[in-house]
Amino acid sequence: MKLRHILLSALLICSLSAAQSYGHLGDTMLMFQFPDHLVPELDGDLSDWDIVPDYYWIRAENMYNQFGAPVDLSDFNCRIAWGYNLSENRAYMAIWGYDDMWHGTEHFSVLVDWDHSAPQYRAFGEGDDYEARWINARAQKYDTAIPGVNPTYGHMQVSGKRWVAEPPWTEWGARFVMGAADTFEPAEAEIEVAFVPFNDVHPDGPEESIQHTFREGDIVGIEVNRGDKDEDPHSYDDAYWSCFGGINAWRDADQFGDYLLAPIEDGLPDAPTAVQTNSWGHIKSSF
Ligand SMILES: [Ca+2]
Ligand SMILES: [Ca+2]
Ligand SMILES: [Ca+2]
Ligand SMILES: [Ca+2]
Repeated sequence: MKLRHILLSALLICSLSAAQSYGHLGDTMLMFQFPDHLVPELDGDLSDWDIVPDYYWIRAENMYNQFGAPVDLSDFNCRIAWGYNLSENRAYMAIWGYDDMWHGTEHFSVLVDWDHSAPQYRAFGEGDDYEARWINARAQKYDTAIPGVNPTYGHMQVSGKRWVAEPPWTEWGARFVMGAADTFEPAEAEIEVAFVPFNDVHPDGPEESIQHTFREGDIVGIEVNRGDKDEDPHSYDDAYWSCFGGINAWRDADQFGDYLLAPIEDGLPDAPTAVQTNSWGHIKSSF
Protein backbone atom coordinates (compact mmCIF):
# COMPACT_ATOMS: atom_id res chain seq x y z
CA MET A 1 0.00 0.00 0.00
CA LYS A 2 2.79 2.36 0.93
CA LEU A 3 4.63 1.60 -2.32
CA ARG A 4 1.45 2.25 -4.31
CA HIS A 5 1.04 5.60 -2.54
CA ILE A 6 4.62 6.57 -3.39
CA LEU A 7 4.14 5.54 -7.03
CA LEU A 8 0.92 7.52 -7.35
CA SER A 9 2.59 10.59 -5.82
CA ALA A 10 5.50 10.27 -8.22
CA LEU A 11 3.08 9.93 -11.15
CA LEU A 12 1.19 13.04 -10.07
CA ILE A 13 4.41 15.06 -9.78
CA CYS A 14 5.51 13.85 -13.23
CA SER A 15 2.19 14.75 -14.85
CA LEU A 16 2.14 18.17 -13.18
CA SER A 17 5.65 19.01 -14.36
CA ALA A 18 4.80 17.67 -17.84
CA ALA A 19 1.73 19.91 -17.96
CA GLN A 20 3.88 22.90 -17.04
CA SER A 21 6.64 22.24 -19.53
CA TYR A 22 4.23 21.41 -22.40
CA GLY A 23 1.81 24.24 -21.67
CA HIS A 24 0.62 25.86 -24.87
CA LEU A 25 0.36 29.52 -25.88
CA GLY A 26 -2.29 32.20 -25.71
CA ASP A 27 -6.00 31.99 -25.03
CA THR A 28 -7.74 28.63 -25.33
CA MET A 29 -9.87 28.45 -28.48
CA LEU A 30 -12.93 26.27 -29.08
CA MET A 31 -13.29 23.43 -31.54
CA PHE A 32 -16.84 23.31 -32.92
CA GLN A 33 -18.67 20.00 -32.44
CA PHE A 34 -20.45 19.06 -35.67
CA PRO A 35 -23.47 16.85 -35.04
CA ASP A 36 -23.61 13.88 -37.45
CA HIS A 37 -26.15 15.49 -39.80
CA LEU A 38 -24.13 18.73 -40.20
CA VAL A 39 -20.62 17.39 -40.89
CA PRO A 40 -19.19 19.58 -43.69
CA GLU A 41 -18.72 18.37 -47.23
CA LEU A 42 -15.06 18.68 -48.23
CA ASP A 43 -15.61 20.55 -51.47
CA GLY A 44 -13.85 23.87 -50.87
CA ASP A 45 -17.19 25.62 -50.37
CA LEU A 46 -17.34 26.90 -46.80
CA SER A 47 -21.09 27.60 -46.76
CA ASP A 48 -21.58 24.55 -44.53
CA TRP A 49 -19.44 26.37 -41.92
CA ASP A 50 -21.93 29.25 -41.69
CA ILE A 51 -23.39 27.51 -38.61
CA VAL A 52 -20.05 27.96 -36.75
CA PRO A 53 -20.34 31.05 -34.51
CA ASP A 54 -17.92 33.96 -34.75
CA TYR A 55 -16.02 33.12 -31.58
CA TYR A 56 -14.73 29.88 -33.08
CA TRP A 57 -12.82 31.75 -35.81
CA ILE A 58 -9.30 33.15 -35.70
CA ARG A 59 -8.97 36.13 -38.04
CA ALA A 60 -5.93 37.69 -39.67
CA GLU A 61 -6.23 40.84 -37.57
CA ASN A 62 -5.68 38.70 -34.45
CA MET A 63 -2.81 36.65 -35.88
CA TYR A 64 0.89 37.07 -35.12
CA ASN A 65 3.55 38.07 -37.62
CA GLN A 66 6.96 36.78 -36.67
CA PHE A 67 8.75 39.21 -39.03
CA GLY A 68 7.28 42.47 -37.82
CA ALA A 69 5.18 43.88 -40.70
CA PRO A 70 1.93 45.45 -39.44
CA VAL A 71 -1.47 43.93 -40.18
CA ASP A 72 -2.63 44.99 -43.64
CA LEU A 73 -5.71 43.09 -44.73
CA SER A 74 -5.18 44.18 -48.33
CA ASP A 75 -1.82 42.35 -48.24
CA PHE A 76 -2.93 39.17 -46.46
CA ASN A 77 -6.25 38.19 -44.93
CA CYS A 78 -7.70 34.94 -43.63
CA ARG A 79 -9.98 33.27 -41.14
CA ILE A 80 -9.58 29.81 -39.70
CA ALA A 81 -11.92 27.54 -37.70
CA TRP A 82 -11.69 24.00 -36.35
CA GLY A 83 -14.37 21.43 -35.69
CA TYR A 84 -14.76 17.76 -34.85
CA ASN A 85 -17.31 14.95 -34.99
CA LEU A 86 -17.42 12.22 -32.36
CA SER A 87 -19.07 9.48 -34.49
CA GLU A 88 -16.46 9.76 -37.23
CA ASN A 89 -13.65 10.65 -34.79
CA ARG A 90 -12.42 13.27 -37.25
CA ALA A 91 -11.17 16.82 -36.92
CA TYR A 92 -12.28 19.36 -39.53
CA MET A 93 -10.55 22.59 -40.52
CA ALA A 94 -11.76 25.50 -42.63
CA ILE A 95 -9.58 28.29 -44.03
CA TRP A 96 -10.66 31.29 -46.07
CA GLY A 97 -7.62 33.16 -47.36
CA TYR A 98 -6.79 36.22 -49.44
CA ASP A 99 -3.38 37.30 -50.72
CA ASP A 100 -2.68 40.26 -53.03
CA MET A 101 0.11 38.24 -54.68
CA TRP A 102 -0.44 34.47 -54.45
CA HIS A 103 2.19 32.29 -56.03
CA GLY A 104 3.30 28.72 -56.25
CA THR A 105 5.46 28.37 -53.14
CA GLU A 106 2.94 29.71 -50.65
CA HIS A 107 0.98 27.20 -48.56
CA PHE A 108 -0.67 26.80 -45.17
CA SER A 109 1.24 24.72 -42.61
CA VAL A 110 -1.21 22.97 -40.29
CA LEU A 111 0.38 21.68 -37.08
CA VAL A 112 -1.47 19.31 -34.74
CA ASP A 113 -0.72 17.54 -31.45
CA TRP A 114 -3.95 15.76 -30.54
CA ASP A 115 -2.93 14.39 -27.14
CA HIS A 116 -0.95 17.48 -26.18
CA SER A 117 2.11 15.31 -25.61
CA ALA A 118 5.07 16.24 -27.77
CA PRO A 119 7.56 19.00 -26.97
CA GLN A 120 9.58 18.24 -30.12
CA TYR A 121 8.30 16.30 -33.11
CA ARG A 122 10.68 17.08 -36.03
CA ALA A 123 14.36 17.80 -36.82
CA PHE A 124 15.90 15.86 -33.92
CA GLY A 125 19.51 15.73 -35.12
CA GLU A 126 19.74 12.08 -33.99
CA GLY A 127 20.48 10.51 -37.36
CA ASP A 128 18.43 9.24 -40.29
CA ASP A 129 16.95 6.14 -38.60
CA TYR A 130 15.69 8.13 -35.64
CA GLU A 131 14.30 10.82 -37.94
CA ALA A 132 12.54 8.24 -40.13
CA ARG A 133 10.76 6.77 -37.12
CA TRP A 134 9.91 9.93 -35.17
CA ILE A 135 9.55 12.85 -37.59
CA ASN A 136 5.87 13.89 -37.48
CA ALA A 137 5.08 10.83 -35.31
CA ARG A 138 3.77 12.29 -32.04
CA ALA A 139 2.59 15.55 -33.59
CA GLN A 140 2.22 16.35 -37.28
CA LYS A 141 2.93 19.18 -39.73
CA TYR A 142 0.56 18.99 -42.71
CA ASP A 143 1.43 21.29 -45.63
CA THR A 144 -1.58 22.35 -47.69
CA ALA A 145 -1.24 23.96 -51.11
CA ILE A 146 -4.15 24.44 -53.50
CA PRO A 147 -3.56 23.43 -57.13
CA GLY A 148 -2.78 26.53 -59.16
CA VAL A 149 -1.97 27.36 -62.76
CA ASN A 150 0.54 24.53 -62.51
CA PRO A 151 -1.72 21.71 -61.25
CA THR A 152 1.21 19.58 -60.08
CA TYR A 153 1.85 22.18 -57.40
CA GLY A 154 -1.25 21.40 -55.34
CA HIS A 155 -0.60 19.03 -52.47
CA MET A 156 -1.34 17.84 -48.98
CA GLN A 157 1.74 16.29 -47.43
CA VAL A 158 3.42 15.25 -44.19
CA SER A 159 7.18 15.00 -44.44
CA GLY A 160 8.44 11.44 -43.82
CA LYS A 161 4.91 10.06 -43.25
CA ARG A 162 3.31 10.31 -46.66
CA TRP A 163 0.46 7.84 -46.04
CA VAL A 164 -1.14 9.86 -43.24
CA ALA A 165 -1.78 12.81 -45.57
CA GLU A 166 -3.66 10.57 -48.04
CA PRO A 167 -7.27 9.27 -48.01
CA PRO A 168 -8.92 7.99 -45.94
CA TRP A 169 -6.67 9.41 -43.20
CA THR A 170 -6.74 12.93 -44.64
CA GLU A 171 -9.46 14.20 -46.99
CA TRP A 172 -9.58 17.72 -48.33
CA GLY A 173 -11.16 20.02 -50.86
CA ALA A 174 -10.06 23.49 -51.92
CA ARG A 175 -10.82 26.04 -54.60
CA PHE A 176 -9.89 29.51 -55.66
CA VAL A 177 -12.94 31.75 -55.35
CA MET A 178 -10.99 34.43 -57.20
CA GLY A 179 -7.67 34.27 -59.07
CA ALA A 180 -5.22 31.37 -58.85
CA ALA A 181 -1.89 30.38 -57.38
CA ASP A 182 1.29 31.00 -59.42
CA THR A 183 -0.01 34.22 -60.95
CA PHE A 184 1.48 36.79 -58.54
CA GLU A 185 -1.98 38.34 -58.74
CA PRO A 186 -4.67 38.84 -56.06
CA ALA A 187 -6.38 35.55 -55.16
CA GLU A 188 -8.96 34.32 -52.68
CA ALA A 189 -9.40 30.67 -51.70
CA GLU A 190 -11.36 28.31 -49.47
CA ILE A 191 -9.91 25.11 -47.97
CA GLU A 192 -11.58 22.30 -46.01
CA VAL A 193 -9.72 19.36 -44.52
CA ALA A 194 -10.74 16.34 -42.40
CA PHE A 195 -8.09 14.57 -40.33
CA VAL A 196 -8.09 11.18 -38.66
CA PRO A 197 -6.17 11.97 -35.45
CA PHE A 198 -3.07 9.99 -34.47
CA ASN A 199 -0.95 9.97 -31.32
CA ASP A 200 1.80 8.01 -33.06
CA VAL A 201 2.19 7.94 -36.85
CA HIS A 202 4.44 5.01 -37.74
CA PRO A 203 6.37 5.04 -41.05
CA ASP A 204 5.05 1.55 -41.89
CA GLY A 205 1.42 2.66 -41.98
CA PRO A 206 -1.83 2.73 -40.01
CA GLU A 207 -1.58 -0.80 -38.57
CA GLU A 208 1.60 0.11 -36.69
CA SER A 209 0.25 3.52 -35.64
CA ILE A 210 -1.86 4.67 -32.70
CA GLN A 211 -5.07 6.62 -33.35
CA HIS A 212 -6.27 9.32 -31.01
CA THR A 213 -9.87 9.31 -29.77
CA PHE A 214 -11.66 12.64 -29.41
CA ARG A 215 -13.73 13.26 -26.28
CA GLU A 216 -15.85 16.32 -25.60
CA GLY A 217 -14.04 18.61 -23.15
CA ASP A 218 -10.54 17.44 -24.07
CA ILE A 219 -7.85 19.92 -25.11
CA VAL A 220 -5.74 19.48 -28.24
CA GLY A 221 -2.74 21.42 -29.55
CA ILE A 222 -2.95 23.25 -32.90
CA GLU A 223 -1.14 25.94 -34.88
CA VAL A 224 -1.61 27.19 -38.45
CA ASN A 225 1.10 29.19 -40.25
CA ARG A 226 1.13 30.93 -43.60
CA GLY A 227 4.10 32.86 -44.91
CA ASP A 228 3.33 35.72 -47.31
CA LYS A 229 6.28 35.86 -49.68
CA ASP A 230 4.86 38.17 -52.38
CA GLU A 231 7.65 39.40 -54.71
CA ASP A 232 10.29 36.85 -53.74
CA PRO A 233 9.25 33.17 -53.93
CA HIS A 234 12.35 32.18 -51.97
CA SER A 235 11.87 34.45 -48.97
CA TYR A 236 9.17 35.22 -46.45
CA ASP A 237 10.01 38.91 -46.84
CA ASP A 238 8.44 40.54 -43.82
CA ALA A 239 5.41 38.34 -43.14
CA TYR A 240 5.03 34.93 -41.53
CA TRP A 241 1.56 34.75 -40.02
CA SER A 242 0.51 32.33 -37.29
CA CYS A 243 -2.52 31.88 -35.07
CA PHE A 244 -0.64 31.73 -31.76
CA GLY A 245 2.79 33.18 -32.52
CA GLY A 246 4.97 30.39 -31.15
CA ILE A 247 8.57 30.39 -32.37
CA ASN A 248 9.68 27.16 -34.09
CA ALA A 249 6.22 25.60 -33.95
CA TRP A 250 7.26 23.75 -37.15
CA ARG A 251 9.44 21.65 -34.79
CA ASP A 252 8.25 22.14 -31.19
CA ALA A 253 4.65 21.26 -30.29
CA ASP A 254 4.83 23.13 -26.98
CA GLN A 255 4.66 26.24 -29.20
CA PHE A 256 1.10 25.41 -30.34
CA GLY A 257 -2.16 26.88 -29.05
CA ASP A 258 -4.90 25.03 -27.15
CA TYR A 259 -8.33 24.11 -28.50
CA LEU A 260 -11.06 22.77 -26.22
CA LEU A 261 -13.45 20.26 -27.82
CA ALA A 262 -16.74 22.09 -27.31
CA PRO A 263 -20.20 20.64 -26.64
CA ILE A 264 -22.84 20.87 -29.38
CA GLU A 265 -24.15 24.43 -29.74
CA ASP A 266 -27.81 25.17 -29.07
CA GLY A 267 -30.02 26.21 -31.96
CA LEU A 268 -28.34 24.35 -34.83
CA PRO A 269 -30.49 23.43 -37.86
CA ASP A 270 -32.42 20.15 -37.66
CA ALA A 271 -31.50 19.09 -41.18
CA PRO A 272 -28.50 19.52 -43.46
CA THR A 273 -28.77 21.76 -46.47
CA ALA A 274 -28.91 20.15 -49.93
CA VAL A 275 -25.20 20.72 -50.50
CA GLN A 276 -24.29 18.33 -47.69
CA THR A 277 -25.60 15.09 -49.20
CA ASN A 278 -22.13 13.81 -50.18
CA SER A 279 -20.25 13.94 -46.90
CA TRP A 280 -18.00 11.58 -44.94
CA GLY A 281 -20.27 8.53 -44.91
CA HIS A 282 -20.24 8.48 -48.69
CA ILE A 283 -16.52 9.14 -49.00
CA LYS A 284 -15.66 6.44 -46.46
CA SER A 285 -17.82 3.84 -48.21
CA SER A 286 -15.53 4.04 -51.23
CA PHE A 287 -12.57 2.63 -49.25
CA1 LIG B 1 -17.99 22.48 -47.80
CA1 LIG C 1 0.58 39.56 -49.79
CA1 LIG D 1 0.92 13.98 -29.63
CA1 LIG E 1 1.87 36.32 -51.26
